Amino acid sequence: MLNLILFGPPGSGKGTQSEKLVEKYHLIHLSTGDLLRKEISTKTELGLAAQGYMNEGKLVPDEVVIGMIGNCIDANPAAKGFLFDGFPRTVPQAKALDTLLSAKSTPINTVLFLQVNEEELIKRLVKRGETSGRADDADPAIQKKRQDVYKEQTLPVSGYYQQFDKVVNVIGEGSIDDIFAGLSKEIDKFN
Ligand code: B4P
Repeated sequence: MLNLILFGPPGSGKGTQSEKLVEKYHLIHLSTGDLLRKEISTKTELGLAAQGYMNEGKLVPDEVVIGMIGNCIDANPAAKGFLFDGFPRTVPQAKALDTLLSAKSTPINTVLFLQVNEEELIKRLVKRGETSGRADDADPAIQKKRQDVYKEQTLPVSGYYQQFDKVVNVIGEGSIDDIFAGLSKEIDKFN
């Protein structure tokens, strides 16, 4: 199995690159952002609980996203591997993922960390806000909040995986195809 984490700040292009990676490597794409937005659009109890956090630029509670990911892993017993996009976003989520995967005797192979400077991130999110219809994109104050939450709660996740030597930095600026080539080069080392 090939299990990858695509890591980076909000707007670093995780969703954009994930679409291309799952097609090339035949992985199951697990995006907690997409899963949560689906729960919101179908007005499930989970979605209604998550909506307030997301609209304010905050993280949804760990137990909610961990449960969601656990269900998705269980629902795909024949998967060739998983691409985790936007998960884990906290150290407790990373530890929970280790537990879920060790039950399947299949570890995380590598954490691909997209490197994008803050000015470029804000520029991209402002542009996405013009078309996405996402409440968390529309307001510059909420975007700022998301970057702050990233630094406080999500950046430590890279330190967690660094202790196991699993983090690889990949250039996240430039053309989408060039970034994809950089990611593919790293992934091919595991194939
Ligand atoms: P996510 O849905 O994960 O999304 P994101 O961080 O906003 O964006 P991403 O990095 O995927 O960037 P994208 O490809 O779209 O999170 C949304 C919210 O959900 C969180 O704030 C949180 O509330 C909640 N949530 C999700 N997971 C959670 C978890 N595990 N725990 C708790 N809460 C959780 O790219 C951004 C823009 O840049 C796009 O418009 C794209 O077109 C553009 N772009 C991409 N690559 C580019 C390039 N090379 N050049 C120029 N533009 C580019």
